[in-house]
This record gives sequence, structure tokens and C-alpha cells, in this order.
Amino acid sequence: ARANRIGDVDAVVVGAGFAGLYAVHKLRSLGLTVQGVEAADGVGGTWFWNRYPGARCDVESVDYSYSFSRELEQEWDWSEKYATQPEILAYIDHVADRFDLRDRFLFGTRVTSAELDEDTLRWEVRTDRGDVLSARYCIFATGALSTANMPNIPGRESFTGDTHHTGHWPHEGVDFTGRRVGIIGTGSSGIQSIPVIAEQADHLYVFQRSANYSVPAGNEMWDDEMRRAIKAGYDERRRLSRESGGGSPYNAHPKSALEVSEEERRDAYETRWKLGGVLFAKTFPDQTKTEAANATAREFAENKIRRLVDDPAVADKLIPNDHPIGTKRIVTDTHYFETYNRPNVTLVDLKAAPIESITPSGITTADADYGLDTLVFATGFDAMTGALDRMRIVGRDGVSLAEYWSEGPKTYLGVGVPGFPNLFVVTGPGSPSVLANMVLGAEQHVDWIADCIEHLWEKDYDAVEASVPATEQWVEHCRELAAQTLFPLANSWYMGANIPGKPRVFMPYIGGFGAYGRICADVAEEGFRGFEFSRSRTRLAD
Ligand code: NA7
Repeated sequence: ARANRIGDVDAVVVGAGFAGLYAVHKLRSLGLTVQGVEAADGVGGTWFWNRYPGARCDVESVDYSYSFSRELEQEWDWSEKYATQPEILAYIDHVADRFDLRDRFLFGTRVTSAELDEDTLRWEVRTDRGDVLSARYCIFATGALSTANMPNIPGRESFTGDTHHTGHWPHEGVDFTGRRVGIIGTGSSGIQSIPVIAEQADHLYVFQRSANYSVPAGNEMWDDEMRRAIKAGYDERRRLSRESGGGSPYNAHPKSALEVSEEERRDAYETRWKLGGVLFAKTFPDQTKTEAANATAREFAENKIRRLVDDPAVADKLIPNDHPIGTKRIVTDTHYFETYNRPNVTLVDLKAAPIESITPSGITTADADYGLDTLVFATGFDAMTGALDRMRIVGRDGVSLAEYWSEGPKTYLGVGVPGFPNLFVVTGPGSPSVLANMVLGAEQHVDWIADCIEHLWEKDYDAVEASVPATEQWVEHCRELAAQTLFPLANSWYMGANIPGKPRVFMPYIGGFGAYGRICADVAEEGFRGFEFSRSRTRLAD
């Protein structure tokens, strides 16, 4: 057991994922004293928890990696185009050691509350292990997809077999050999793990509520020559990524999907399909803006699915019919659709016959009983706000963040919240990160926050805080941008639609990663326009 940490620091950083580690590194380089707090027993965030079979990132490894250190870029060797979870975690572990970040963290420790002292404008941060910290700045790097969603299906607790959530996978792994396995959920986590589980299990039942679009990863192993080329090309790759819509060095076709000939359109889709994965969503610039453009992409994807699945009746069920393609994140898969050609895999269509209950021996739907030994929940996350809502974060006038966000999250630039001075959210709602490259997004936010703190020092203030009008305008701007797209039509986690009772608001900023970066830079350039700077009462009284 360790002694409780009680003390004063300049900054508390919550979370030791990509964002939190970089925040500690950056703030420390400014000379701040920093205390990191992490619920897990190690670094990695998402990549610490999501150890399910087949877990990979859907952004290419070279892009989904830190850009702040050229030495790091040149030292680290990625083994394949889409890195697996163990490789990404090994990379994060390496970074933690390389930059000496580990000893700055309290691991196995969850922040339970952060309360503002309005006189001193400092935060009192408490943990579930009894630590009490006082900090000038609070940086929440708690992740957009870190709070697992366990659906309240009647009888869930009665199941006598093994139960696992993909986002809390046991470190020792799970052996499915000889087992009848049920998996609920066909988002990224389900679609990545299903082909791997199917190879081991005696029988796999996939309980699908909504079919999802998925594009093969087109993964490749890198050889030394490729790695040399990658290392030589980092600067240009990062530059293109920072200017792009999605934080990767790719841009959409210059014309509308409806302007080009049928042949040109087919070729463009084919090229993107081969490139692999989630980028298919951005083949044409209007693909997620108009139903007509979107229909051309849907038709292309449907034909691909029909060619991959032997049984046309199963293919019918696997073709999404409830959302425009790309308005839920397209999954990047490895042999997903072909898995349904295996004799030991059964697709259970919950739209036709919903789950009625989980029983001690399996799952009962409206028309059948399925006997199961192992049940996997690939049911996603309370996204973007879940981790923040679960802490007691209390700002000015005793108002909590959860209260302030009761009708949906409200931020300025996704970083600041009115009434919560010196509290910064990294890659929060109102920022584009979940639609882009999380690692570059986290770096951009942390760099911006560091600039903001430096500005505050230069002007000799104690606190910085988003103004109410700037926040209202930003929230409205985000809403307007989303309304010009098809995204609000999908029951996605972007909309909070996967969590019963959660307000339906499109949470990310959808104007593009590059455009967002320029806005943030302009705001900083103009003396942090839309933020208010103040001095604490205690200091004014001195
Ligand atoms: P997702 O994408 O939210 O997928 C969760 C899946 O679980 C999805 O198919 C849901 O169906 C399904 N689900 C959730 N609750 C239920 C209940 N109660 N009954 C049946 N099915 C249910 O989470 P992932 O972990 O796969 O991926 C999250 C992100 O991580 C992903 O977008 C990438 O960015 C990386 P639904 O579609 O809601 O009908």
C-alpha cells in the first residue's frame, strides 16, 4: 500500500493514455509541477483496457503515433500498416520510459472529484485512494471511449458462464476453445473480434441489433525498405495530416460524387476500398452531406458485402438499412463478412427478434433460446462525456459539470467550459478528434493548452475560462455544421444515441481537423479570444 498523496502541484493530469502522457511531458517542460492520476495499473488508456482478440487501431500506425519528437519517430519501428493493440501498448510503454513519465503518475487510482475553490481559483482533487491534491490547473485527458457501456438486459447478472466486456478484457486472455460463445454488438470491437473468436470457438452466435458498414483493412506487414521510406517521409505526412479533414494524409476526391461519370466514381470507390478501412467514408467530399451522393457509396459497399457472403439471406441482414454510410464510424476489419460463411457462426438478427432476457444458461430472444458458455459484450462506451460525468467536478457557484451538461455537452473549442476556470478537457466534445486522428488531436490540444497557460503567466493572471457567449456560439456552430450533414440521422455514439436517456446531441466538431486547428491557432493569436482571464480573490485582497 502506498501513502496517500497530499499536496500542492501546478497541474493535475487525469489519464495516462496518449493525451495524458503527452500533457505531463509538455507541462513539465514548461517547468510546472505535475501530478498524473490513472485508474489503470499502467499507461495506455484505451490500449491498456481494450485487449480483446483482433483489437487494432483503424488509423495507420505511422499516423497514429506521436509527432512531438523526431527522435522518437526515427527510433520506433512499426511492424505493420494497422498496428495491433499489443504493439500500440508497447509503443506507449516505450514513450513512458523514454520520456521518463511513469513516475509522475499515481496508478490504480481513480479521480473521484475536483472542486474549485473560488477564492484561490485552485482545484481540490480527490481520489478513490484518499489522495487530496491542490492544483492550479486540471487537465482531463480521460478519453472519449473509456467508460464501458454494459446494457441493462434483464437477467444479465443471472448468467452462470463467463462474461466479458471488450473494453475490460482480462490481461491473461480468454480461451474460447470448445465453447459456445455469444457476442452482443457489431461495432468496431465486435467486428474486429468476431473473426478471431470464430476461429477458436465451438460455435459463435453474433447478436446483431444494427448492421454496420465495414471495409477490409487491407493490412500489410512493413519491411525495412518500407520503414525507411516512412521515416524519410514523416515531415510531409504530418504536414498533410494537420491540414486534412481527418488527421491522416488523405484528401477526398476533388469533385462531388454526382459530378463524375459512373466509371470515375466506381474507380474512386475501388481505390479507397483497396486503401482500406474507415477512409472509405471520405471518398467524395459530399458523401456524408447528401443522401444522393451517399447512396452511390452505399450501393458500392452493398455489392462488396454480397460478394463476400455466400448466403444471400445472411448478406441481406448484414447490409445496414438504418443509417447513411459513414454516419457511424465505418469499421476497419480483417475477414469480417467472410466469417459468416463458416459453419460454426450464426448471425442472430435482433431487429427481427429482440433479446428478451439473459438466462443462467444463455440468451432468450423473442423466438429462440441460445445456450452459451461465454458471453461477450461488445456494446461500446458512454462516449465523450461518460468519464467526465462520473466524476464530481464542481466549478463556480457549486454547479457541477454533469449539471451544466445535462442537455448535452457545452464547451468552447472542446477545451474550455464556462464556470470551470483552469479546467481543460483534451479531445473533448466540441472538438474533432473522435472523427480524426486521436494522437495528433491530443497533441494539438495539449500544445494549445500549454500556450494558453504561458499566456496567462505573461499577463500575470491566475485563471483562464471560456466565456459564456463564446461557448454558446461554438455549440451553435457545431450544431449548424452537423445539421449540414447526414450524421444526425444515425443512432450513433456521436449522437449519444447508444446510451438510454442520454441527450441526443451531435457531440464532435465536424468541420474537419485542419479547419479546427486553424481556428484554435487564430483564437490563440488573438489573445485567446473568447476566453476570460482573471485574478483570484485571495490575490486581489493581498
Ligand atoms: P460501438 O460502435 O458503440 O458498438 C456497440 C455495438 O453494441 C453496436 O452494434 C450496438 O448496436 C450494440 N449494442 C449496444 N447496446 C446493445 C443492446 N442493449 N443490445 C444489443 N446490442 C447493443 O462500440 P465499439 O466498442 O464497437 O466501438 C467504439 C469505437 O471504438 C468505434 O467507433 C471506433 O472509433 C473505436 P446499435 O448500433 O446501437 O444498434
